[in-house]
Parts: sequence; structure tokens; C-alpha cells
Amino acid sequence: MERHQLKRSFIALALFSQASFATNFGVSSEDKLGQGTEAGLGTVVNIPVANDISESARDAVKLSDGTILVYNGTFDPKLSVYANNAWSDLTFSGWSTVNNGTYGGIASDNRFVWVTDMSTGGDPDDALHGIVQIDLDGQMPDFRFAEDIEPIDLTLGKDGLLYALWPGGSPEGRFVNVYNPNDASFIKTISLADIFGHTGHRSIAVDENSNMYIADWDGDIQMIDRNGNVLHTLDVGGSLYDVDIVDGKVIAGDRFGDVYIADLQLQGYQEYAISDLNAQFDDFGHGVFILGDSVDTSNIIIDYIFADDFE
Ligand SMILES: [Ca+2]
Ligand SMILES: [Ca+2]
Repeated sequence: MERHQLKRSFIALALFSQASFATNFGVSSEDKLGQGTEAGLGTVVNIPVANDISESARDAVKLSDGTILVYNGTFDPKLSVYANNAWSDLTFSGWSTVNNGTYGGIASDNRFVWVTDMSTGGDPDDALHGIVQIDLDGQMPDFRFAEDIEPIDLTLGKDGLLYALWPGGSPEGRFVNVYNPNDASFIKTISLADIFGHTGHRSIAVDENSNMYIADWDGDIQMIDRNGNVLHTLDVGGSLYDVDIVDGKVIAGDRFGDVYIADLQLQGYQEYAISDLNAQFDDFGHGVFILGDSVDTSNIIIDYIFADDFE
């Protein structure tokens, strides 16, 4: 091998090993969006306060074109859309959540957006609850479904199904309802109470094999398969706000400004304070939501998944 070829393969190796340690991820915390890697959240933007009464931004999801959607508020939230360095807002009558810091979930397949909706006071419509679907293309009327539950988090699984964690209250999140996002039809209920007992759960993420990752206030991330078998438990210690599968990692945020990045088998994790990753975040630490990814469901055949997995 000639010298320039050697040099080139050395550079390629160096780039590869650097890439293998970098996780691309983002957070929503302190009414800011931060994006970057474990080496630093180099991009931070302020989320506009959506209402006259200050309501904090909650969870957020990133579309494949880089557009970011934020569950922005509590009793009268906006769907705040960040694209081309500019913000715009959408909303839906009666959309609201109980004001617990960890509540509020959002997911998207790049066209439709799903958000959790709970029963709250205020306008008469605010008592309505379930899952709200919003069409970013504005072609299909936005609507509410799953009106028999009050979800505190939801996720579009990498398997193409929509999972909602419910109810609120204490202990919260004892059940997961599964829906077909193509037609909002109900598929099944999974009882976390049957698996873990009478204990609370705060957030859910789901991989392409329908394995569920459940994040808890006591600091556990639990991996369970579609039949309810507990595969792994990882105790990261923090009071967890949110969990997502991003860039091939399980990433959770906690109550005090920390992010936990684990492998998909939950064999180990690294902990980062977001204030160390960018000084615009407060050293004191505030609740951290993980910026989830949209899921392209166009090549996923839902009928096949439930013929196999949900009988
Ligand atoms: Ca409501
Ligand atoms: Ca999230």
C-alpha cells in the first residue's frame, strides 16, 4: 500500500471511530431547544412563550426535514412549529393537560401530529380528552380520538403503531393503549400494573420490534417485550421525565437537568448535565424532555404487525 493510501485509510478510521461515539440528540428544557451531541449542545433556540399566562414548553419532536414541533403549554397549549429559523403556531379546541411537569407527549409521522389531551377546567371544551391528531398539511380535519382515556405521554413506535400511556393521577401511567395511526383504530390495552404492580410510570418509547421502554419517577428504565416480559431494568437514579429512542440509543431526561444515554439493550449508560453541554442551560437543573424523532410509517404494514404481534 502506498503512503497516501495508508494516510487516507487512517483518516477514514479516525472519522469512523469519532462518529461511533457521537449520539445526535436534542432536548426541550427551560423553554429552550438544544441540539448536538455528548460533546456539546451547540445549537440552542428559545421557544416562544405561547400564552399571556406563562406556560412552559413540554415535549418536542423533530421531523425528517429538521422541522421541530413543540407541545408548548399546559391548559391552552400551542403546537409550536420551528422551521427555517421561524416559529408558527397551531392549536385545537379543548386540547390541554393536567399541570404535572412530566405530562404531555407528542409524536409525528412527518405529516400528522399526535398530542396527549387530558380533562382540565377553563373552557368547556377543555374537559374533553384523548389523543388529538393534527394534519400539518391542513387537508384532513384535525380530530380527537381515544376519548375513553387521559394519556400523560404517547409515542409513535418504530414499529409504526401509536402507544399512549395513561392515566394521570397517582400512581400514573399504569396502562398503555395501542392504536393504528392510519385510521385511529384501537388495537389493545397493555396493563403495566399486571407486569410491575401498582406503581407509576411517566414515559414510553417503542422500538421496531414492539419492545417498550418505560421510564419511571424512581429512576428505572424498564424494557419489556410485546408479550409483557421484562427484558431489562436499568436504574439511572434520576426522577425521569421522558424517554425516546434517538440515533440508535435509548435517551431519557430527568427532573434536574440530566440526560441519560443508554444502549438499546440497557446494558449501560452515560449521564450528562445539559448545563455542561451548553452554558445557556441553568446549573440548578430543570426538567428535561428528549427531542424525539418522527417515524416514517410509509413502508410499515400495520395489518402484518398485528397479525403477528397482537393476537
Ligand atoms: Ca382537554
Ligand atoms: Ca420526547
